[in-house]
Amino acid sequence: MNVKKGLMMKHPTIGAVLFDLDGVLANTAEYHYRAWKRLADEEGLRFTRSDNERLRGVSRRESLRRLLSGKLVSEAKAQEMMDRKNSYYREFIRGISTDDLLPGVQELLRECRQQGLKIAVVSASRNAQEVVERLDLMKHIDALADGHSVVHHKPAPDLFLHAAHLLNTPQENCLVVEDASAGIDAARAAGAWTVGIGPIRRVGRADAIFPDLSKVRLADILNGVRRRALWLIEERTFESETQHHKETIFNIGNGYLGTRGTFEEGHPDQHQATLVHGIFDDVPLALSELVNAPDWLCLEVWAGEERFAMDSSDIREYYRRLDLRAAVLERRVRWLLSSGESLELLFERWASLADPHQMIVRLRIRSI
Ligand code: B16
Ligand code: MG
Repeated sequence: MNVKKGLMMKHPTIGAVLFDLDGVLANTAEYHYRAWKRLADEEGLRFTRSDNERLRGVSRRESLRRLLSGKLVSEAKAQEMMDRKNSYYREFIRGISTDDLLPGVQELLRECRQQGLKIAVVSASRNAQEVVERLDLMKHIDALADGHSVVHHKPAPDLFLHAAHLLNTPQENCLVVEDASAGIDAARAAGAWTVGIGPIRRVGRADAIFPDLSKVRLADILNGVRRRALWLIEERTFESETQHHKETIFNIGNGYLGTRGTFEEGHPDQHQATLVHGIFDDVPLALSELVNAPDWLCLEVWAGEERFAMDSSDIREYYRRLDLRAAVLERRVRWLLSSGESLELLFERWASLADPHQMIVRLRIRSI
């Protein structure tokens, strides 16, 4: 449904499903854990199953960094440890077959095919190709994106963007099935729909969540995502002339404080306003109105000598959405600097319900 030109409540059209491998299609996440555990025991490092949750979905090097939790080792030692863990992991995968596919996977793949959806396996693992072959999955998929495909790994969006490109499907028409928190973040950053497999504490940011795939049909997944879409208002193109109207739509508040959806860095003609419930400006001969509280948003972003601004910077990608369920306003922008480098800016804003006196802005900046 079009609410206003350039502003939509989404009705997702899914053209492709991007399956994570370890922990979604096969129980190889368990083998990663056992391999790291063996290494940790040999090195006298404390490592439990609950510590392992932080390693899910992230690259081998990042996994080692998290395992070491601050302990410094030389590059040669780090390399040796990663190689050792990988050799243990490879001992496990040598014996896998189609019997190691997780319950429900074959049926779901078949349904995706029958519905004409494209299918990719998207894994941070450099062993993914071998695992996919041993699981006899090659004939079911159209593309494989793995640990060799990109430089930046999950939670960076690159691997999913790469897979969407391989499938020739826009990322907003892709649905990612993931078991890792880093994977959900990566898929969301890519602009794809997300299905989380596992406990809420791990995959709670996904659009739809299931404990496992054993009884999940494709219709359950698509219905879950459609229900979720009803909570989202999004804007994919930036139009300066409609911003004033959209400031009202992208307002956030908690019943005590409220702030219009203006930009943190400012914008010509924007009407910044933060209103406090019950505090009025009582002007004689005029209407009583809520008083405008000081501007708490103002946030200047500089890269060297260049200042970020929607009206004057070279903006290559723009996406804004109000998530009415989580009550979070997000804006993602790719800013091309005059040096040719690109920065991704991810703004998030919300009003606390726990403490009604607090409103929060978080800005994450990444070189891409
Ligand atoms: P490798 P996924 C990820 O695979 C695993 O979840 C993670 O535990 C592992 O560290 C990573 O692959 C790299 O794997 O050491 O074999 O290159 O979940 O993205 O399919
Ligand atoms: Mg995984």
